[in-house]
Amino acid sequence: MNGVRLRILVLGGDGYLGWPTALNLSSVGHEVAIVDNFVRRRWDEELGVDSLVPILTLDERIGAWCRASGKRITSYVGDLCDGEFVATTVADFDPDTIVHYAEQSSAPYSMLDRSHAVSTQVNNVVGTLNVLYAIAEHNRDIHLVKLGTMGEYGTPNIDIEEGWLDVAHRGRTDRVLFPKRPGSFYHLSKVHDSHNIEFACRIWGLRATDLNQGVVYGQETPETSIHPDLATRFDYDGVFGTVLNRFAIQAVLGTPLTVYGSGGQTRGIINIVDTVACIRLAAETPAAPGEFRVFNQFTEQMTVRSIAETVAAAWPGDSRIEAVENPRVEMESHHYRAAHTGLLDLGLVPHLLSETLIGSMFSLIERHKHRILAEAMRPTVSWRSTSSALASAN
Ligand code: NAD
Ligand code: USQ
Repeated sequence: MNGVRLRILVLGGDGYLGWPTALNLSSVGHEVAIVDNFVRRRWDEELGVDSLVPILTLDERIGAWCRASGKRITSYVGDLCDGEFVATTVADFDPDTIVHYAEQSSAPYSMLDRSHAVSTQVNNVVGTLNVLYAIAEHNRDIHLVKLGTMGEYGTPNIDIEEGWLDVAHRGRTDRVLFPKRPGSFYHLSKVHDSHNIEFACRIWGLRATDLNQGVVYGQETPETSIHPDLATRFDYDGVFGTVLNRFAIQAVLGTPLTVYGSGGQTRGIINIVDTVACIRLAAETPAAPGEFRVFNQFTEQMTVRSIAETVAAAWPGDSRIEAVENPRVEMESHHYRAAHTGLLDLGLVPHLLSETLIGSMFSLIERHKHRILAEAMRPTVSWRSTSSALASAN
């Protein structure tokens, strides 16, 4: 901490990333409150799946944190799509910083069918709009730290910059938002958010940091490891599970690592410990009034096939990589070079993918593997279909 004690409202603080972020911010002395409506837990019920690692209720986790650290976290239960709730919460807690994680976070979920595409975009875009209005009406000095995604850019045939692009066109120059070509209705919702946030910075003078994060892996942070009651969720299913976490689980189960298509897709990846560190760095070094600041939040880029090979090599037993038909519509061979110096300049010291990091994931998975529903690992959502895969998944 730079010596400044901030009041930080963590939206989505019951989620995979929001919970460890809240703990980390609290551990260094910031005053933290969490907002969540537990919709993520209801999506588990809808899909018939559960986190690999058992998680307690938010109240129980907050109690466990208080006992472990002597620190207090406040909670507000409600839906960001309820504008009155958002306005009242922001006025009541009166934050210096709002960290916004509270969105539907899965690309496959958004591609299930019309109703899931619509609910994803309504949830994400309306929720963020309500947050922007609450800030503009309560205190325009509040710094919004918003989770975007590297998938907003897609895979263009030019180098990816951090949010903005200097363009020379017919003898004139300008600085424009980097062109976006996202790969799902979920990723599109993040593009719409980015445009709305940039507009709010421009017209109301708000200050915002949009963090275009890559795929996160890992489950433990120094704070969540203090006690099992502080664990965060760990998803492995074909809808909410992300690629490296899934590959690690498949290695432990002895089932093939499911590389979609040829596996030449390149993605930015980041360890959960670094995610938490990035949020703290961004919060403690706010954007200027009126600034729409964008950082690309990942620490290394790899093809999906090389992620699978790295996990398979780290697993001491037998493991097999299988190319399965790609359920998504995405480029499997493409140029990819994305800038990511902003957070390093702020002081991020990355934890790169290593046998040690993967090894600690393996032991965690071994402890909980009896909870895995093998059937839920299957990729069931096709980008090419407009009708729901839910009926056949359940
Ligand atoms: P998550 O689903 O585990 O957490 C999101 C939390 O927000 C959940 O607890 C959910 O209940 C809550 N939420 C959702 N909509 C809400 C609403 N309308 N009102 C109140 N609460 C609501 O997801 P995550 O993996 O922790 O991701 C957090 C954020 O980071 C998301 O915005 C996601 O898009 C982004 N992100 C995640 C990754 C990743 O690999 N996990 C990578 C890049 C970006
Ligand atoms: N993939 C496989 N096999 C699998 C699962 C995924 O090959 O078993 C491939 C996918 O086809 C894709 C890549 O791995 O090319 C990444 O897939 P993913 O499910 O790990 O990630 P994605 O759908 O992009 O979404 C996740 C998070 C989302 C976040 C995004 C960051 O769920 O919240 O925004 O990562 S990024 O990918 O940079 O946009």
